[in-house]
Amino acid sequence: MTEALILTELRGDGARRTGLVTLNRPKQLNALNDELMDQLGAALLAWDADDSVGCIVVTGSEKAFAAGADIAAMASKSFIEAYQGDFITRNWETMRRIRKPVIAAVAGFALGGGCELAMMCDFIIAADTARFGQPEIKLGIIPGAGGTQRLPRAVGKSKAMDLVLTGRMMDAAEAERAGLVSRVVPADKLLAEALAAGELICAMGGPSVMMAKECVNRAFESGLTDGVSYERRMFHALFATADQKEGMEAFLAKRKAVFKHA
Ligand code: DAK
Repeated sequence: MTEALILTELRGDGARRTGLVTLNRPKQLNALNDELMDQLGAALLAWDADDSVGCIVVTGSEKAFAAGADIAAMASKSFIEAYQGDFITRNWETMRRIRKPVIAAVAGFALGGGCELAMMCDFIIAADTARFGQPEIKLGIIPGAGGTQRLPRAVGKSKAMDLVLTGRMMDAAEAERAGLVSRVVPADKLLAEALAAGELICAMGGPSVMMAKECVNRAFESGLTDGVSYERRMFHALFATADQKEGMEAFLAKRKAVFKHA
């Protein structure tokens, strides 16, 4: 039987629920190996295709979100194995294909591939115990799952260089100041806070949520003129949805909108 390296459950009691996935290799501080990433990718894809799921939260343990890619599993890898086996790209990039919002709820270490995984999510809510870093340089390698690209976009060149070149960790307060995380909460409130954000998102109109995610991501992939023009097309398209009519009618009638995600 395959070992469960992630735990999955649905949370919330609305029409759409939040998929909660907990990375589950606590003894190895959730070091990310191929099996875990395969299981994570399969869970994310299944929820992305499930109409009853509106949002996803990815979390780890109290001590570690994830302490990186599994060093034991990659220590003896050869170039040709990494290259021909499409190491990382094969199963890590699944996260980029997920169209519903994915929130990272991070406590403890988020290092190397763990920090990269958190950055692939749409936003990060951090416990005050969280520590972020890209320590690959200490292993004689560099970040390989997008860290050299996503970290500078999040925190700017200077801090990204500092972290990537020295391998030092930054705490939650520094990460929030730098813009890597959206908010910092007491560790014992982390999951509740992330799930509450998930529940809010689940109650919004599905098409507008998906388009909002797509448009914000576009900001990182295009220039301002193209990005704004893309946003405008999406904005216009939303006037073809029942949710836009419902949202605006509900506002004018001073009642709560009930979206049909259509
Ligand atoms: N891999 C495997 N095992 C790990 C691990 C990791 N990344 N991190 C921790 N562990 C294991 C430890 O070996 C230890 O196992 P046992 O000795 O108990 O069997 C157990 O978890 C507990 O760890 P510690 O005893 O070290 O716990 P401490 O509290 O003392 O220290 C720590 C916590 C997080 C500071 C320390 O464990 C640590 O420094 N861990 C390594 C952090 C790190 O260097 N992370 C970056 C890994 S490299 C690529 C794409 C992506 C990547 C690479 C290539 N390509 C496209 C080619 C990504 C690379 C990485 O993420």
